[in-house]
This record gives sequence, structure tokens and C-alpha cells, in this order.
Amino acid sequence: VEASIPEPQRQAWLKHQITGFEDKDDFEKQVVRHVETTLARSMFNCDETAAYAATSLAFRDRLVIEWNRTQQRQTFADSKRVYYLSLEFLMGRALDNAMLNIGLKDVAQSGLSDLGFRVEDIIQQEHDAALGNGGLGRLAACFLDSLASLNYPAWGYGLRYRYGIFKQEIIDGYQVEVPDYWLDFNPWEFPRHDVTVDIQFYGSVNKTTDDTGKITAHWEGGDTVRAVAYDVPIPGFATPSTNNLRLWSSKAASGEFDFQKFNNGDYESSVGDQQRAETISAVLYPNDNLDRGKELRLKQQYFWVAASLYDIVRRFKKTKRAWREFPDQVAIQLNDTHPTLAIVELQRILIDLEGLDWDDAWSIVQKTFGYTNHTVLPEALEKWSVGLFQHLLPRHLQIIYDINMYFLQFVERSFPQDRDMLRRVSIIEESQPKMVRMAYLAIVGSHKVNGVAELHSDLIRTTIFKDFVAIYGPDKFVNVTNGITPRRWLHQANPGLSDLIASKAGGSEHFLKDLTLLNKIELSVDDPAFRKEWAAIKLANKTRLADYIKATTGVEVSPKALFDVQVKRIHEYKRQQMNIFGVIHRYLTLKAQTPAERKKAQPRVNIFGGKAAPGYWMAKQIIHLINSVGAVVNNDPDIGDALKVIFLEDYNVSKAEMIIPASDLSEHISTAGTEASGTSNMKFVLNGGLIIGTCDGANIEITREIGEENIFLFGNLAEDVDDLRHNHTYGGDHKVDASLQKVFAAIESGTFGSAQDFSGMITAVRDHGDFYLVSDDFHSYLETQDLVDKVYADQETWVTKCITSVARMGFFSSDRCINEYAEEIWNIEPLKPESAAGISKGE
Ligand code: GP0
Repeated sequence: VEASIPEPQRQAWLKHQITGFEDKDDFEKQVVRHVETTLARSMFNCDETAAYAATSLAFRDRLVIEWNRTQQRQTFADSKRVYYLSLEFLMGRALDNAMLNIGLKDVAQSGLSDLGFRVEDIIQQEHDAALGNGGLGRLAACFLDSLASLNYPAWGYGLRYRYGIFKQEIIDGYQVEVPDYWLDFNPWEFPRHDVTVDIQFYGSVNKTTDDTGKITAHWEGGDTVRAVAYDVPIPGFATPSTNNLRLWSSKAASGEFDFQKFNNGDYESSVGDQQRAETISAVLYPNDNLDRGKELRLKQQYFWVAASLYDIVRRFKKTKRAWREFPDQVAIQLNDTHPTLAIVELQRILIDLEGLDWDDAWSIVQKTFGYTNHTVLPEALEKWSVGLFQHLLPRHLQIIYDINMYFLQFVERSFPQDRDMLRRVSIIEESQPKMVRMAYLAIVGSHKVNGVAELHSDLIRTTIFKDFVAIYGPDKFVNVTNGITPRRWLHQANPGLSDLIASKAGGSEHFLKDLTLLNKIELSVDDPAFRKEWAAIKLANKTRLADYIKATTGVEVSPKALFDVQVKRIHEYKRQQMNIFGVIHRYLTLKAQTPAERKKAQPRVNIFGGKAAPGYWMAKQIIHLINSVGAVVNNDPDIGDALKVIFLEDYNVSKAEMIIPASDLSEHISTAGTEASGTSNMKFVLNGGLIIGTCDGANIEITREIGEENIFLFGNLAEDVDDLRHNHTYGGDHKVDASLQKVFAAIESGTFGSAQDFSGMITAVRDHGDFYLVSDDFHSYLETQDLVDKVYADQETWVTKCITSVARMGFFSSDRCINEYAEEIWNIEPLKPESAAGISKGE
């Protein structure tokens, strides 16, 4: 390509090679230029919003230059790429991350100060990019950071929702949802109006036979919607590599209007078509760990998957390679079953459009895909009705039936004696109505299936996917324990602690790229100066959070109290109800004490945060109870600083960055066997907080790494859950724990407002089988919380546990996790820029 450009023109281009700013003076110049030309403002009306915009644009200029180079480098090297398909990317803010990853935050800080601004205030101007619900979406964002930081040739593909996860307001103690329109000003995306794909829906299938007798299917008619690419640059840390996140936006295929209709005077309906098309990428579905089976959701999935595959195939075709080499050039990872249609779509492209034989095509498909499972909860496993498929994607349904037929023939040959096997593993569930089981389709079409923590991977092998292990053998099912990026979750969120660690662990450029270097700080665990600084940093982080609590809720909390935090989506399986029942128990205990006894109690602040899915009635009831308990406890003069209960509104990524570093104790208390991994558990420990948790998800591996003396584990084990549940229903004398009964009595006597408002939470435990084992675990939970108080009272011991834990957290970097995917699933290599050190110089 480059050779085709004539020499004089080449010289002209090269002479004017663009570079980003390098130093403070340069930075200021770029900011002023953007204020005056891009924003058409001046020093007289440059407010913080404008300063944020101009600063972002100055950084964006730098990113774009490296991003172009990275893409060129990857194209020239013709290296294998990985494509991470995720319906959710919970990115949070971009500016602070860009400053730190590029390594020029200091420059920006002093430059902004010269111009009259504080960098912290400017960073706060940015709206979170909240295109995700919870752990699954944030994991995808951490993965993008690691992929770029490790120089892997990788793209993310997702949807550009006009509305991300709703904004949560708490009004009179109840959650109210407000739309999150976040695109008013977004400097981090580049619309690519020239990169579009027309996506087909509905219609019908015709088959034709050629002279040789070969049958070809043609999908015809129906509606067309246009996908437009929006690109978001993803900077690596301490490397020039800058990857791409491509998000698709929908619009009417005919452009602005259907001119036919418009000219016929049917203006309204021509605008209506436009709006219908735009609906596809309008809004993120706000459910976490729940499948709702809505038609628009399936439309979103196909729209996104078809546009992404068209793009990937187009890129591959430019290399002029043979189709069988496709899996040597392309790895596609399916983040949960949401993109499973990609399997069917690639098979369709290969057989219907490219004319490959079924078997050749299918072998390419299987080698290309990997599937990550994120949950064993049955209500979260995706199924779509055959009728809906037939209507929306008739050709895809035929291909699914064929995939299933060949698969079942294979199973029948291997297990001729097990007749029930075919019914159990069929991709089509023979229910009323018939359903397509997406997880089964994903397994059949992938070469590797992974769980996200050891316990979870064991559970999928022995429970929900047991038959498939028998069919394919154990090697297809692997574990890749989740990880988090230490750049955002330590360096950015907790600069004080990051700097202190860096002083012992070889500098931040080193330990943030090789998190196992954290172990160096264990040598300083007894160093009084180090310990003092450590404690001071925690106190400063808690003071910052206390100020925020005061400003947003009006409640005054003491930064000296033990901060006990549970922030995550509200879900019965995550058991915020158990936490608030425990808080009520503590309140009742304090009330029964004399003032002198109360003085001796460990003061605590219980902090909650998290969104409930708008249709999740029980989760909303839990939020309401937390707020109602807070209203009573926080205003009870008997209690004072001994106990405060806070619900922080609208928990999101940027709030997590403030809350997590301020925690002493965080709660990860899901019913054993239900939380696939959890990732905030890792963030809290990395920031010098201890955790109270069940033997579930990654808590188990955290315990193995940091030592069981450094974690507060309690509760029943996953292997006992089924028996306990069975006993609740059939055991006869199922009795609610005595302390919990007292809590229920207090609620029912109206201590926290109308008892009726909370009756669902009580009957779930007392009368409806206590599916989540709240009563079974309650006693051990309370005992363990008492133990926490005892240990916390001895601050020397506490700090030792914190430092030791952080020192042993190296394993949980998403860099380790991405390297495992690269080696065991994708078979890709990093593509290092020539001088990875010269981050501000490019190559
Ligand atoms: C799993 F199935 N997760 C789902 C889902 O729909 N949404 C979602 O966020 C989460 C798991 O619950 C997790 O255990 C896990 O760490 C995360 O996916 C990433 O693997 C905690 O959030």
C-alpha cells in the first residue's frame, strides 16, 4: 500500500508528520488552541467543562497518533488478532486513565494549574461511560486495558448505546431510575461514517440448485438496518500500543429519510422508520444475571454480531489468504452467550456467501471461537423461542437445526446406549414453546469453554455442562480465573498507596506491569515508617469518603470508625438482605446495652451501594429496607457514632474508584456456589481492605494466595447447598435462626416503618424455603463479624494483615488472566512496538 504512493507526495506527508504534545508548554499550547478553535471560546469564558473538553482533546490527539501507528504496525505484521465480543463495556471515565497510561498526568496537572484549573476538578467533569451492568461489563473493560498494555493485537466489539445503565436516584428511600444520556459531548469516540454495514432482518429463505446439484440458500427480503462504526482508542500503560474498541450504532439504511415516502407526503412514517432503526442501539438492557427474552434484545445481538463479523471477514479477505487460514488470523472470544449468533453467522457467511462445504466451514468456525461462561444461575442462561428465531432470522434457524442434527448424530454414535442423552444435550429444547439453548450452541461451536474462577469452572464441568464434558472430553473445558487492571484499580483510584508501594517494588512502571512484584512490600511489613504511611493513606481515603457522604447524604460519619462496605448490583444471591439483617441485629444489641457498654463497642459505618434491575421487586425492597434502617439508626441519639448506615446513590465505576480505597472491610457474601467469581473482592484487597466472605467464586483463590489468617470466611460450603435447600422444603422442622427471628420481630413491629413494605424479604426466608440460605448462614455471619471487631481493635494486627494481603495479590492482575487466554485459547502473540520504552516518543 505504502509503496504505491509516489515519492514526492510521500515526502510531503512525512515532512508534516504530526506529533502530540511532549511537555508542559506544548500541552498548554494545545489546550489553548482547542479552547479557541475547536470550542470557539476564550480565556474569558473557559469554565471547567470547556477545560475538560480541551484537555481531553489534547490527550486524544496523542492517542490517535499512536492508535494509527498501532493499527498500521498490526496490518504490516499480518499478525493474528483477537476480537473480544461483549454486549457490555463498563469503561467509566477515560481522561484520568489516558493521562496515567500515557504517563503525562504530571504534565497535565502543572499545565492546567498554570491555566487556572485543578486537574482533579477537570477529571470530575467527565460523564462515566456506563455501557454495562456490573462485573461482566467491567471485566471486559479491564481486559481491554490489559490487551493494550501487553501489546496484543486486539479489538473490542460492542454496541454504542445511546443510553447506558440508568442513573439511580433514591427518593424517600426508594430507587428511581433516570435515563443516562451520556453522548452530549464525548471526545473519546470517532464516528466512522464511511464504515457501515447493512444488516438484514426477517424475510424468507429460497434454495437454488446449480448444474452440479449443489444447493445454495438465499436469504431474501425483510428489513435492512444500517450499522455505523464508532471507534474508541484504548491506550496501553507505558507502551505506545493503542487498541481499538469499535461500537456499532444503528440508523435507517436509507439514510435520513425514505424519499419515496417523503415525496408521497408520508413524512411521519418516513421519520418513523428512522426512529425504529435507531431503537436497536438505543438502550442497554439493565438486567444483571437475568435473561428476559425480549425480541429487541435478540435484534441487538444479531445487529452487533453481524456487523462485527462482516468487519472481521472484510479485514481477513484483504490478506488474500485461503479460508482455512482464517483461524490462524482470527480468534473470537464470546463474552457470555450474548454473541453466540456469531457462530451461526460465520457458518452462514462461509456456506451461503463464500460457497464452502459444510464440514470445511464448520471446522473453521469451531477453531475460531472461544466461549466464556459467567454464571450457573438458571435464570441467567439465555434461551430464545424457535418461533421468534423463525420470524427474525429464518436462515439462522435452519443453520442451527443443521448444527444440532450433526451434533446429535455425533453424540448418538458415541453414546448409543444413553437415549436420554440426546434430549438433554439438544440445542433445541423440546418444550412448549420450543427454545434454542444458547449456551449449548456456544459450546458446540467453540474449541474452548472457560469458567471465571476455579470453583465456578469445576461447577460448570460437574453440573450444567456435565454431559458436554462426557461428549468432548475434559480438555475443552478450562478455567481462567478473572483479574482486574492494577492501573485503574490501584494507580488511578489510590495514587497514595500506589506511590508507597512503588517505592518498595521497583517503581510504578515496573510493578504495575508485573503485579507479582507486590511481594516486595512484605519485606517492609514490620517497618514502622512504612506502616505509619500505610495507615495514614487509608485514613485520608476514608476522610475523603466521609466528606462525600456528608455532602451527598447529610450524615456525618467518623473516619475513625470501621468502614464496612458492600457495593455491587443488588441481588438476592449476593445477599445484601443478610447484611442489613446483621446491621439490624447490631442495632438491637446496642439498644439493649448501657451507655457504658455502648462506648466499648467498635464504631462502624455500614456502607451500601448498587442498582436494582428496574423490574426486580425484591431487590428494590432490599434498597428500601437499607434506607429505612439508616433513617432510624442515624438519628437515634442512643447510638451516636457507634453505628451509621449509609446507602450511596448511583454506584458506578467512578464512585467505585473513591469507595474501594476507603474500605476497611468489604462484604462478598453470596450463597456458596452462586457467584461465579466476583471481581470487586480483588479490588478491595488490592487497596488494603480485608474481606468477609463465603467460600465462593474467587474468594477461595484469594484465600489460597493471601493466607486464611488474612480473610474472614464463614458460612456453608457449595457442596452442602443442595441438601440444605432440600431440607428446608422436606425436612419438616426447618427453623429460622433465633437471632434472625429477633430481627424479623423488630421489622414486623414497625421499627423501620410500615412492616408490610418488607414482608417479602421475611417470608422468602421464613415461608418460601430460604433459597439463598440466609438463615443457615446467619449465625456464622454474626460470629465472624464479632471476630472482625476484635481484630480491628488491635490496629497493629489489622495493618499487618492488610499489608501482607496486598503483597500476595499479584496473581489477580488481568494481565495474568489475559496471558492465559492468549496462550490457552487464542494462540496469539504480543506485537511489541520497536521501542516499548519510549512511550512519549512513539516508535
Ligand atoms: C455474570 F451472568 N456476571 C452474569 C451476568 O449476567 N452479569 C454479570 O455481571 C458476573 C458474575 O456475577 C461475577 O461473579 C463475575 O465476576 C463477572 O460476571 C465476571 O466474570 C461477579 O460480578
